[in-house]
Amino acid sequence: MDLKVLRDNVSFVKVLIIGDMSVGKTALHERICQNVFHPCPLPTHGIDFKIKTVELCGKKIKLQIWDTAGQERFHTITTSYYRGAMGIMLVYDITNAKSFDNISKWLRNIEEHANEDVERMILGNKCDIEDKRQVSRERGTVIAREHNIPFLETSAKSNINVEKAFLDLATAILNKTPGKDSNETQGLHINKPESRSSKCC
Ligand SMILES: Nc1nc2c(ncn2[C@@H]2O[C@H](COP(=O)(O)OP(=O)(O)OP(=O)(O)O)[C@@H](O)[C@H]2O)c(=O)[nH]1
Ligand SMILES: [Mg+2]
Repeated sequence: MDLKVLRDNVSFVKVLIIGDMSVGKTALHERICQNVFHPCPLPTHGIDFKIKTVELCGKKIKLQIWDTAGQERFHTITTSYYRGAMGIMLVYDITNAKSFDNISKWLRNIEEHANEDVERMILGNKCDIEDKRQVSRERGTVIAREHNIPFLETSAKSNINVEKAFLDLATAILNKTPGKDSNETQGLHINKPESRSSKCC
């Protein structure tokens, strides 16, 4: 997928957050975009986006981050947004084993509806609630390794690994995205897929 470069050589990256209901997608969205945490957010209806501008290797990147509803009844509308995504955050809740079991279902959805070259990342959210943990970190690591997907445990509440997760995903997207020509990628070090690495500089 081609990286879109906006005015002033600002790159534009579209990222989707998906996963079961109540795993903390909106909380992660609000943490990364506004650095806030609301203990009692309303369940998301449909889909919503916010922009987060980050700097990677001295280069401005606009992340357009889409928060999706986890409820089944919004499935048709949310999956219709997969196609344009360059990156997908797949979230489960470490205190909810069912949300972890559903990871395979979400991965199948991605396969079915997203671009073939979409970058993925798995997040085990709510790692601040250790005493209610139902899914070990090891199980998260294993499923991620099986599918060759990066994995992090996060807490939107305690702000653990949230920025790292989005920056890592953005870096992976940028590193794999060759520009259409050298003008399009001025100043941005983008590796071709065959020389891909986890760092962009
Ligand atoms: N302790 C803790 N609670 C969290 C965390 N993230 C979210 N929550 C809580 O979990 C509940 C659900 O969070 P949401 O962000 O609304 O979950 P969601 O995945 O967006 O849910 P849907 O919109 O229904 O799909 C809320 O009460 C949040 O406050 C976290 O990292 N730690
Ligand atoms: Mg939500």
